[in-house]
Amino acid sequence: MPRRQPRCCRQWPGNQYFPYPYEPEQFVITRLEEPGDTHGLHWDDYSFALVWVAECPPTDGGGFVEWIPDTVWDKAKPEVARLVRDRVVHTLSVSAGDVYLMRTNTTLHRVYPIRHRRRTIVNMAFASTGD
Ligand SMILES: O=C(O)CCC(=O)C(=O)O
Ligand SMILES: [Fe+2]
Repeated sequence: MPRRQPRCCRQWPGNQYFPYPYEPEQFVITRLEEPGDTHGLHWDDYSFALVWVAECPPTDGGGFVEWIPDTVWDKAKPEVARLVRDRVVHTLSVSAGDVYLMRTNTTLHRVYPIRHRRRTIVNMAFASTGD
């Protein structure tokens, strides 16, 4: 089946932004509900994620975001442990009702394991011209 040409949804100097090219992952709902549940360190395949937080434990219950900006996903040799050792790991506490935007293809990120309660988010992902 021929691929549908993506419609540009936003223009910014030098770049255009598109809905995530892989339709089943344009909107992803993720729930962490058992102690120790996490979303491990990773980069996303495309440029941006707009994450809507529906439920989240208080910060001492985990569920905050850890991130290392300006990192390159070398798929052959990701060297995640070296980046965590050598770089500053930033943290972002989030609560129910928060929304955050992340440059997810050049930011190594994860969700710190939850200790109790439940964490639910909706991730809307977008691609840019560079993708
Ligand atoms: O749950 C979050 O805050 C981040 C989600 C995420 O990184 C992802 O869905 O790729
Ligand atoms: Fe992600």
